[in-house]
Amino acid sequence: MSTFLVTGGAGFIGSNFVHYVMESTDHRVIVVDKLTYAGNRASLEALPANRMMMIQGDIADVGLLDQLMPQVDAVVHYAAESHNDNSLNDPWPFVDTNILGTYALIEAARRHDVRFHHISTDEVYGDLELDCPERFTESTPYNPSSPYSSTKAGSDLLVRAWVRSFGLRATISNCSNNYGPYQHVEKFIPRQITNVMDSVRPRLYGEGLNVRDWIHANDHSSAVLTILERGRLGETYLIGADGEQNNKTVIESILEIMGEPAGAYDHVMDRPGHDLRYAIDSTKLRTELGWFPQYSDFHGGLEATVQWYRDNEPWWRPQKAAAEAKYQLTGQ
Ligand code: NAD
Ligand code: TDX
Repeated sequence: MSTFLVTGGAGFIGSNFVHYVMESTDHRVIVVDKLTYAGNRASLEALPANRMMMIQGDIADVGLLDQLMPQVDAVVHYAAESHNDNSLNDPWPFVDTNILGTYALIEAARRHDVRFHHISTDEVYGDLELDCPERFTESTPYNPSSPYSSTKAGSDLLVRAWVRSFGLRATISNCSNNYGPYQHVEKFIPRQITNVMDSVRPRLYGEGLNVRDWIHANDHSSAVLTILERGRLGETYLIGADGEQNNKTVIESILEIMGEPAGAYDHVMDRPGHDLRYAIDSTKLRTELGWFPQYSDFHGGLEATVQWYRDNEPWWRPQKAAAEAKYQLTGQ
């Protein structure tokens, strides 16, 4: 039995990971989360109090980290500013949390010699052409496009340097777009589902031909746990589930699932610098560590996600107006 320090555990993917660990292992978890606009205590409700504790705090709080590090076997670092559109409006919190916050954490992990797993994104690799066989691999050069992805790239490079120069016992994973329960309503899929629930037409950026490689959050969690258990120190693993879909198809599927006409959405201004296509080749993770995704049916997963937002309106409703108000500033 191990104890994990999960940063950002009250956010979307972090909270899914905490649920996954509670359900499928006997490990214990200490969550450190600043509870920014994106964090939600309610995502961790009803979990066993003898195995899960949440502390509201900043990953840059060195005193807090020095108190917690001796109590844990590994850090699983999810905390970040995560939304590309926000990073275009105000990049500073992204530099602050993603770069300086990660720096504080790896220094604390180094001081206390604690195993570290860094959660990152496929967006560090930039984007790919549409309709080509190429996919990202662990050796694709970094080429981030947005303030968000460039700060994630910076944090990855810090971790790599700490491994090489200081022997930090770390691994890194770069995952594709996640979907599932507990995702903030600012993000594409929950935004459109909750718009339809509010009788507001979904909003598609530009032509909507941009492709994302969707993976269910549970598959991301199982991959991270696999890397924690069997990953080779110093290595990077790409996580993906062969889920490429363009945005237009995803909106049409949501409308179909929710009983609306296929064309009942609006095209709005495109995102500046909008990455065209992401696609992950996860051969290394599959062949070296024997990991495989369980959720291969994207449409079925989307149906379950629609149902989750229908069943959990009290969870997302308090965030909805503020999220839409931000989009009004850019007419999106
Ligand atoms: P999220 O925005 O839903 O959650 C982020 C969490 O971090 C929130 O709970 C927030 O309160 C917390 N946080 C922010 N700043 C903090 C700070 N300074 N100290 C402590 N806590 C802080 O994000 P998410 O979508 O769950 O993403 C989690 C991680 O996974 C990020 O590192 C992101 O880059 C990565 N990732 C996300 C996706 C995706 O599709 N969402 C894909 C690949 C990788
Ligand atoms: O209203 C919308 N309409 C729309 O067409 C929104 C919010 C988004 N989009 C498009 C933009 C993207 O092509 O949908 C796609 C997905 O958008 P987001 O949910 O904002 O995700 P993305 O920018 O792809 O980044 C996500 O995946 C990688 C996460 O937010 C990142 O944290 C992760 O690193």
